[in-house]
Amino acid sequence: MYKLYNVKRWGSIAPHLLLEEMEVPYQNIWMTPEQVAAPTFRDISPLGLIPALGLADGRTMIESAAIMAHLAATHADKGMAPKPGTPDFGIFLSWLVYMGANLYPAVDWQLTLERFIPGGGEDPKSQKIGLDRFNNCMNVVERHLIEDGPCMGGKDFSALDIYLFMFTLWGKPSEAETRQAFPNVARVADAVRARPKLKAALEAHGVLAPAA
Ligand SMILES: N[C@@H](CCC(=O)N[C@@H](CS)C(=O)NCC(=O)O)C(=O)O
Repeated sequence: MYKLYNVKRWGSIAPHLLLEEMEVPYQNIWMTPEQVAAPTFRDISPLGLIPALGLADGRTMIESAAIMAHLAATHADKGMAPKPGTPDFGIFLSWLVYMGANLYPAVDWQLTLERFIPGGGEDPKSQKIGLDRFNNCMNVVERHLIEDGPCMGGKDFSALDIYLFMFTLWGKPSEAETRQAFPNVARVADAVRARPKLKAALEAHGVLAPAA
């Protein structure tokens, strides 16, 4: 069975929601930020980052985009990704990795700026670099939804929409302002919140309704 190392509102929310949506059995391991920071967690996730997903053979996956792709492809019958090996799956991977490789670092930059610029964690100019990067990357997603939506993968809801939802939670200066700036992204986030199977997990992360 899968083991999901999970922290409320952190990057594990996307695989958590995907597992719930697909109704795939898993062991949920709630962790505190202190447990994540403990040296022992590095045996599971080398940089001490969430999410991590324990696999049935005892090995552990890291990197949220890889985890989302693996889960959606492994349980292809659940319809959360196009059929692996098809051109549509290639486009699916492009958007998944686009978000993981661009939106996630822009969030991390803002939240952990001190690691990138020691002593400069609060510097407004440096913070703005991360914010601008996030908004520019989100703008590409917004345009994609206008041109090729209504969902990230076209007409069908998929793991991409769940992954995008996660990033809306972390928008700055607030989730509400991010939703206002990117109405089509907000519409996708609303579609995720409306999935009946996701209600309990959304409640557990405290994100059933958008934050002000
Ligand atoms: N590239 C990683 C980034 C993961 C990441 O930054 N996770 C954050 C939580 S959202 C974390 O664990 N932070 C703990 C820390 O930075 O010490 C991924 O996509 O999984």
